Amino acid sequence: MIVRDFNEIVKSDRDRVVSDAQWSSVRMLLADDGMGFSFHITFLEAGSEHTFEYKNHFESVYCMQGTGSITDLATGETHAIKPGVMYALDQHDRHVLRAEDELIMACCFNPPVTGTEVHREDGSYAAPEEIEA
Ligand code: 9YT
Repeated sequence: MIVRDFNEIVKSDRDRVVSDAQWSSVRMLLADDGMGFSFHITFLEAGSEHTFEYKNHFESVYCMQGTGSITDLATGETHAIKPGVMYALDQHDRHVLRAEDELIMACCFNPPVTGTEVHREDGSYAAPEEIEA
């Protein structure tokens, strides 16, 4: 069994805390935990807007706190994000995520991220085999 405390990770396991332009993330489960997915608690700054496209991953995201919106760039459809809403990028959907006030999200990635990823210019994370190479 793996048991981890978010507050302990933030205090003493800084390798699992990743940040980039206007977001930060605590990666509670990573590839080397052997679960087949990674699990992150992600904070998106108030007023920020992010264009992501996880070409190499499926991601599901559950909003725990904050409000914002997500636009599917393939269809132009926009959905409100608020506590209780989940979205799943089952088509590796390119999207714009907006935080009106700070969003706190629980995110799962399959395949799991390894721990070092930040977004590349195209909004994706590298595939695991690109990181190993
Ligand atoms: C909301 C969202 O797309 N989160 C992605 C995960 C986060 N940026 C991370 O841990 O890399």
